[in-house]
Amino acid sequence: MSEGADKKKNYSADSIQALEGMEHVRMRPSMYIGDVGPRGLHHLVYEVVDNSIDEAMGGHCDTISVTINEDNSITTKDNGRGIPVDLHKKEGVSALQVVMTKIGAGGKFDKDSYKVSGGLHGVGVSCVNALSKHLKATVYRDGKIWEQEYEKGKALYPVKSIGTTKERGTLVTFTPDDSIFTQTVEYSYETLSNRMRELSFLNKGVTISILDKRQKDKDSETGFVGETFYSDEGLREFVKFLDGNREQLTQNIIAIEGEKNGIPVEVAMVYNTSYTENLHSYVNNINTHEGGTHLSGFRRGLTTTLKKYADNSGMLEKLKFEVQGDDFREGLTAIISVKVAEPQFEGQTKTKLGNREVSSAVSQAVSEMLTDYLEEHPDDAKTIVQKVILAAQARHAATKAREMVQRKTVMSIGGLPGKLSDCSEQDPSLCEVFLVEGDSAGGTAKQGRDRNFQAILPLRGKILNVEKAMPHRVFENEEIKNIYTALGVTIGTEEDSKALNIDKLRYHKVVIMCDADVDGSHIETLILTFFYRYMRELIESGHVYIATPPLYLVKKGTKKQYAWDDAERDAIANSYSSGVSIQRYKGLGEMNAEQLWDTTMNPDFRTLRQITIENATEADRIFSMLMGDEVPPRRDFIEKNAVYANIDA
Ligand code: 0RA
Repeated sequence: MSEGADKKKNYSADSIQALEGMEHVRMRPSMYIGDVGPRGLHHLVYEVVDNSIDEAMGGHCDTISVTINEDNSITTKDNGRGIPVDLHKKEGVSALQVVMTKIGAGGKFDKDSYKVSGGLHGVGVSCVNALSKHLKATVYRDGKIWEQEYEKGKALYPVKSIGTTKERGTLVTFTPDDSIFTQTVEYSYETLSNRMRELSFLNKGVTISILDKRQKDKDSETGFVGETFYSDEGLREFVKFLDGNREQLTQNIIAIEGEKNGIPVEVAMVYNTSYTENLHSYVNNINTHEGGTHLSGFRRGLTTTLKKYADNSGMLEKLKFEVQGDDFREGLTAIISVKVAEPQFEGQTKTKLGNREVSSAVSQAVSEMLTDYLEEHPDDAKTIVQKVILAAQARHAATKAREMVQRKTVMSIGGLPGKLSDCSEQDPSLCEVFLVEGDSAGGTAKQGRDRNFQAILPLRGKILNVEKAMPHRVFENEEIKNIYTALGVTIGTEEDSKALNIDKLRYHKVVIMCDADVDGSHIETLILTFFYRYMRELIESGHVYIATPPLYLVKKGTKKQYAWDDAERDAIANSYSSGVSIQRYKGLGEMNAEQLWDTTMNPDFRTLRQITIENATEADRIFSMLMGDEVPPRRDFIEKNAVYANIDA
């Protein structure tokens, strides 16, 4: 065999392997992007943008834009170095083609580039290409414009030069493959813009814009809905944004930025007048919902430093009990962002950092900066220690209240709340509990349910707004005690007095069932706020649902049909020529037991909305806004979302 033929053979063998890699992504997309639902769909955008962010972190790029096109395809553009287009010796084709069609080629060939960004799975743009019906890459580099197109990850032609340019950068337009993303290929502007805002806080100095060409906005410069994010101060501004609806305890936001043991650490924090701990942690721009070593390092650094300061100040002398770790975090909003070269992600959702070395790096960094800060700002230091003392006193009171709840929970026989109508099934994975607004609807639900596996817990009117209440008030609240005891979850461990234990959860579906009106949705929000602040694990493990009762009953003679919105009501009404009567359900109480079962409780026909925490920072902001002290932002939000509030008008 001639040398040339041999080379050719090797080359094609290699390219077959590359193809296999791409085929594998298409065969098992979830292994690469998590899932093929809306989350995975949006992940495609993050994957490309992460490459642009990498360029920005290397100092090669300061502007990134994302456009949702009319046809739901996505265009991303950056002014980075541009994907290299020269011949890749090993593969025998343009480097661009290698980056776009070879799994694991990842991108960067230069070892010293700080490859620390990268999406949840860090799989590279080739993965996006494999999962796209069509993708076009345009590279502005070395004075020329280069282009290549692909279908389902396969190059349609060799990389070609289509003109000259003075610009630099990479432009990618892709259309997600609807044979892979079967559920939906429609992008959510909200989801993408929230992520771009977050990225701009996490990467200060980078301008990140988003444009939605599906939505016209005549007041905007572009004519379309869009936003441009730019943060000069990074995490400091992120904290301000998160606490925009809370009252800051001190004027200053404490911020640190530096490197410890080769790990870049960035922290910003401020105390506010609320009682909730609000920590958000990131590793390589990824939100680590489950925390990990960086978060525990932060906690340790904070506790030891503040404790030392407080002890030395003499302010703790009158306190009759020890100050604990969580006392130092009441009313604290903080963001911890680290960059780790080889992150190990653990936990249920692979969002918990495992690298041991990060803990001491963060702890040391926090100790050093906080010690300096407290020395330089004695007034702030005093305010913070006073807040810690108040928190310790409140916790002391709360422990007593909580012990009462606990005792009831432990004595499970006879310990269940009197208002609970329990089910007969004992296996929690088969059981459901409906939290129902009001005693009368509770009665209907009790008649309508399948008592084998459905339990009913009626709640009296508006439950306590936990956003505004001190923790011990929360545990003293009758309705909340009932929820704890009915669900069988317990609170508090040696280590963390607020930790939740859901091993004994008595129902794997916890369904909130409220009227389909403004009051109902307010009560829904109150209950969700409680779950979010006090039982977040329950939401995170997918146990919390919202029932969706219908809004209308459309009757024609003896025929009855239900409608969940106005469009559905009109469609049903129009399907009959005349003699249609329409009943608007104002509340669950207007339905009889059978109707409630048929429409809202029967697993064969109902729609339950599962509550997830897509974006914890956004959820936190919205809860603090809807439920907190400041009225104007809430009014703003309600006015902007008036379509929802108007359904009752
Ligand atoms: C491979 C190598 C280099 C940059 C990139 C890929 C790159 C990928 C994307 C994706 C979107 N924007 C991007 N920008 C750059 C390094 C380039 C060099 O060494 O010159």
